Amino acid sequence: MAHLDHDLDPALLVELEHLCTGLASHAGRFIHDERPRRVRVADTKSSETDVVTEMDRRSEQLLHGLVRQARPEDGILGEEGAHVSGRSGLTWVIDPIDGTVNYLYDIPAYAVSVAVVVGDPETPGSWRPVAGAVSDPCRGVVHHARRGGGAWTRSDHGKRSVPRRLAVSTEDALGRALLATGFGYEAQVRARQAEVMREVLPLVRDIRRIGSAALDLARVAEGTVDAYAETGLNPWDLAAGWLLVEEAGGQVLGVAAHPGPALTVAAGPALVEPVRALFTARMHSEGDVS
Ligand code: LIP
Repeated sequence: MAHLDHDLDPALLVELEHLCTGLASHAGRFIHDERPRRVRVADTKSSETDVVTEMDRRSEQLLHGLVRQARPEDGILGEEGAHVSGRSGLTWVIDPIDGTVNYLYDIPAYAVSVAVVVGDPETPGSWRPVAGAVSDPCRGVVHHARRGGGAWTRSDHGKRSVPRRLAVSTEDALGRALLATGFGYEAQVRARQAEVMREVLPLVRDIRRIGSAALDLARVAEGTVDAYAETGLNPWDLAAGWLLVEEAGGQVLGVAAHPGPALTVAAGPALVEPVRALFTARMHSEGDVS
């Protein structure tokens, strides 16, 4: 029986947030400190530029083993193939390296995203996160949250770091909004996304293309970008960042109420609808992954 998050024991949520934070930090330090001088591309997925490195696989194997050890009854869904059906109604949704192309080029903007969700993360609109963490090993921080517990940032070194509370930007004018966004890996999808960006760019302060959805969402939560919008996201890209933004006082929407592959928009309350309208007005159809 899938848990609805309102009937989860508060003590369990504390435990899950603690686990997500520790696992994301551990894997983040691993991919950063053990990064080979020459990162090897092990495979490609949706296109020849959608790469998987050996370290993506090693990070997911590390996280998979630690989750199975700590929470053997839970399900697991990982970007690189981890797929375990659980019996608890909870599923761990893992991105072992978000920002893989940045990792490949040694550009310091990649993350590990670990979240626990209720519902089915493979069915858009039917799931939501209850605990999560995004580690940013290049900045030496980990962002974490649990449903109802606020969103926090702390150093990913040592247990004594003092957490700092996160809050979304209060910007309310589209023309002054710094908008983070990203693009898919398939040429025809990128062409459509570029068309949308051509129309959106003059309407906002500027855009930032960081190259990691998890870091984009973490920046919305910490107020270092005003909004984020992207189409084509997978559950592992957005699961933890979604919770960070909501627990930092923001909203995360899709074409309808829930974010998903058709559209993900994240911002403070004043901006989220104007930014959503910018993108939905330019989509060819509701299910369009433009
Ligand atoms: C990335 C996303 C990013 C998107 C990239 C890519 P990956 O995930 O986090 O937002 O714009 O195209 O999908 O592939 O690095 O795990």
